Formats: sequence, C-alpha cells, structure tokens
Amino acid sequence: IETRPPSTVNTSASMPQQHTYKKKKKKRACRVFVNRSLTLENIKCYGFDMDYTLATYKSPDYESLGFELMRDRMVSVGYPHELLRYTYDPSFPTRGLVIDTIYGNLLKVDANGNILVCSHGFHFLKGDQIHSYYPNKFIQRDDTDRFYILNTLFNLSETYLYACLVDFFTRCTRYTNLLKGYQHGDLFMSFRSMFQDVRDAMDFIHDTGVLKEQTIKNLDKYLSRDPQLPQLLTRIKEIAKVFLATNSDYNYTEPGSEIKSWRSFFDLIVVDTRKPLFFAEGTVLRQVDTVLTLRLNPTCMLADLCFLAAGSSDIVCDLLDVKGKDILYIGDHIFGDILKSKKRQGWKTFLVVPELAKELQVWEEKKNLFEEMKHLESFLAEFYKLCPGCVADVPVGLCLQVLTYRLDMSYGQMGSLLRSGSRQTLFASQLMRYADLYSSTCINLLHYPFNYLFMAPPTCTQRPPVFFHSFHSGHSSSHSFRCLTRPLPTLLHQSSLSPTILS
Ligand SMILES: *[C@@H]1O[C@H](CO)[C@@H](O)[C@H](O)[C@H]1NC(C)=O
Ligand SMILES: *[C@@H]1O[C@H](CO)[C@@H](O)[C@H](O)[C@H]1NC(C)=O
Ligand SMILES: CC(=O)N[C@H]1CO[C@H](CO)[C@@H](O)[C@@H]1O
Ligand SMILES: [Mg+2]
Repeated sequence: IETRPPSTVNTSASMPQQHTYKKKKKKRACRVFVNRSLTLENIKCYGFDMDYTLATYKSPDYESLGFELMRDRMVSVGYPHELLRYTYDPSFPTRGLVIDTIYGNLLKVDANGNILVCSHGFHFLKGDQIHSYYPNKFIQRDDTDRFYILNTLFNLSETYLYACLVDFFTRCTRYTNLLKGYQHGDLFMSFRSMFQDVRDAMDFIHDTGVLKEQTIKNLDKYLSRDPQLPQLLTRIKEIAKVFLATNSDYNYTEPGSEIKSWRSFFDLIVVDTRKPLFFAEGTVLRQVDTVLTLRLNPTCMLADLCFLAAGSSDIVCDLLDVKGKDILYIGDHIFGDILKSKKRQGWKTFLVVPELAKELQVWEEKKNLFEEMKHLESFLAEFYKLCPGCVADVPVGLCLQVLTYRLDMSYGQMGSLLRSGSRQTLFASQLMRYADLYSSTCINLLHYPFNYLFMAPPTCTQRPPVFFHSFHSGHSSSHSFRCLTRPLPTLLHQSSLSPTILS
C-alpha cells in the first residue's frame, strides 16, 4: 500500500520522504486513528472547518478568556459581584457533559444515558445521592428540552461557568437551596433560568464580537500557529480540491495582512455557513467580494477562488464537481461538522479531538492500571458465567471501583473525554459512530502519504486472556489487593465488561 509515492509530492527538504512513512510505530500522539477503513487515494476533495480545526486555540488561555467574558456579562446583567472571584479551572470540565436544567447537575453519561459521574456545582455526588435524583442512575436523553449536551470546545467555559453559579448559590447564605433552584426573598431563581442566562451570555460574547475582538487583539496569546499547517494545505492542494466551510463571518476568516497567502490554499471558502443547517437545506448563498460587502449573487465561477457566504453542502459539491463520498471533511464538532455531514451527505469524516494528546498520554502512563482493570473484569465475567447468581468477592468489586476512580483522576476532575473506567462515554460512542478517522490535530495527516489506506482494526471482540485458571486454582484475588492503596472515593458502578481501547 505504501510503496507508490504520491506523484505530485514536492520533495523539498522539510517534507517527510516516502521512507519515513514506513517507520514501524508512529508516536501515538502523531497517529491518525481509524474507525472505518478509508483510502486517501479515493478522496478528491478535502474540506476544513476553521475554529479549533485549522485555527487551533491555545488551551486553557482561550477557554479562560471565554469564561471571563461570560462571567463579566452575567454580573453586568445582575448576577452578584462575588462571581468575579471565580477564575477558570481547566482541570474541572470535560467536553461532552450533559446539563440537567431541572436539578442543575452536570452529568457524564454513556451512550445509553447511564450516569457515570454527577456533580452539583463542584460537589461530586455519591452513588446513593445520584439515585435520589435519578432512579436507576439513568437519564432519558431524548428529553432535549431538559438535557443539553455540551459537545463543543466552546462549551467548556460555559460548563465551568454553570458549575460556578451552582457552587456560589448553594453556598451563599443569602439564598435558600430548593430542589429546582434557589430562593432569595420573593425571588425564585431556577436552575433552568440560570442555564438560559449562561447561554445568553455565550451568545452575547459570540454575537457582539467581543470574544473575536479580544482574540484578534492578542492573537499570539490565544492562537497557536503551526508552521506545518501551510505545508499540509500546500500538499493537499497539489492532489485534491480544498475548501473551507466555517460558521465564522467573513471579517474573522480573513486574517488581515496574510490575506493573499491564506486564500491561496483553498479552491473555495464558505463563511457564515450555519452548520449543521449547511448540511441540510442550507441557506441562501451569497458571494462575498473583496471590499467586504455581501453581494446576493450565487453564481461563482471557479476560475480562481470562490469566496461565498452561507449556502449548503450541495452547492459546494456542485461548485467543486465532487460527490459526497469523494469528500473528506475535517472538523472538531461532532454534531455540526461530523454527524450531519456523514448522516445527511455521506461525506467521509475526520474528527479533530485536541484532547486526544492528553488521553493518549494517560493511556500510556497508566497502562498497568488499565491492564489490571481488564483482568479484573474478565475474572468477574468468568466468575458470573460459572456461577450465575453468586456474589463475587467484595474486594474485586471494590478494586474495580477504586481503579476507575484513580484512572478518572488522571485526566481531570470529570475524568476522561472517552471513558469512565472501562465504560465509554456518550462522546466516545458518537465518535465511533460518525468519525471515519480521528486524531488530535489535522496536521497528523502529514505523517501519511496521500495514497494511504487507513485500515480499521478488526472489530474489538478480541479480549485479553481470561483469568480462568487463577479462578480455579484459588488465586482468584491475586489482583484484588494491589489497588486498594488509597482511601475509597466516590464510587462508580461498574457493569460493562468489554475492554474499550479506542485505538
Ligand atoms: C455549545 O456551543 C455551541 C457553539 O460551539 C453552541 O451553538 C451551543 O448552543 C452550545 N451548547 C449549549 C448547550 O449551550
Ligand atoms: C467587517 O468589518 C467592517 C469594518 O471593520 C464592517 O464595516 C463590516 O460590516 C464587517 N462585515 C461583517 C460581515 O461583519
Ligand atoms: C475499530 C472500531 O473502533 N470500529 C468501530 C467503528 O464504529 C462501529 C460503529 O459504531 C463500531 O461497531 C466499530 O467497533
Ligand atoms: Mg470548529
């Protein structure tokens, strides 16, 4: 597969030569992971999202900026001044959490709506407390009026702000804690209205342009410039068509003095796309001319470069003369970029998951804990199979819970984006369902030749050897005691038995 060098690859010194692709094992952080096999050679067109995909913001500075602007906005619309004391803590939020707007809780759930972690403000609830809110530790995720998923990287600061509000009002003695909100004199403030206010603050900082303004003012602080990005785009342009489809507006997409070089990477730039609407019926297409006015003229000849506003994915296909399956779309928004483009348009998808760098690092560092967990789970599985209805050794169950907690804490307070212990999060299940490829950055495509065949690993039915013999020989709990070295923390219920290595 890797033998034929792409004919058009420019072999300047800075570019990886063909043989470097063959290095046995790429560093994990540089890898592109595969969920469904895909041949790059068949891709005739590459599409990019902008925010957090091509324009990579520096974390946590950028989230911190968003948080502070929203926090200040909340205070200016009447929330208590004490809120100004909160600063952004990147170790708290994980992407993909669900807000329960009735009880004000933040929930981490799996694909079926089973609760993995639950916090009220910064207080993590224990098993029985979770049960009292949610019988069966389960939520009906379809209730979209009540539960909101915080799926995008922009939502991180929102998630944290909401936790701050709940933390503040819960502890502030001027307010009485009620089940669905807070009472202050005659005023009842529901968790729901607080959520609405946070969203409004979020819309405010985006729509009024204050976030963009601050970002542009301190570009070096908030935006990381990867010198490999021009390299990637240049190489892609040599072998395929390239377009940019972003929800941002024209002014933000044009980085001032670099206009010429920036534009030249693309055959088509579509701004103000309103994804995910873009992948459905779309909106009226407008052509943007260079004097920054919007012309209502959808006819755009692909002579040189098209610069359009709004429109739809169908129009992109028409203009570039490609079919859905010829397109690899690269974006960071599981819903707006990936799910809709795949489901509605059959595009091939590449999800950018910046958190993967950290995820892989923990995976590497805590390998022994993951192994231990797998062994314990196989042991339990075997145990229940041989002896249905039996109650397993208490230490084994406890051990699993402790391991889960220790692993979760290696990522942050809310644990991993992809798992809790060995159970997969909703985000992970959506990633597997809708992303053909995924990686921590699109730059990692540079490490593969453009005729590469990304092969999906055989489906994950392979399991580690089962600890059958140790069960029989009476050493069943040899694994059980190694992990009980720390006090017992908030425990999560374990049930899934499948190892979940997403790589
Ligand atoms: C999350 O952020 C996106 C923008 O990236 C926004 O459209 C969406 O409304 C936010 N979600 C919630 C629940 O506020
Ligand atoms: C872009 O910025 C210019 C001035 O800086 C302004 O006049 C124009 O309305 C803006 N256009 C859009 C689409 O925001
Ligand atoms: C290799 C891998 O993770 N494959 C998964 C891709 O997505 C499908 C659909 O959800 C899963 O069933 C596969 O296990
Ligand atoms: Mg984006």
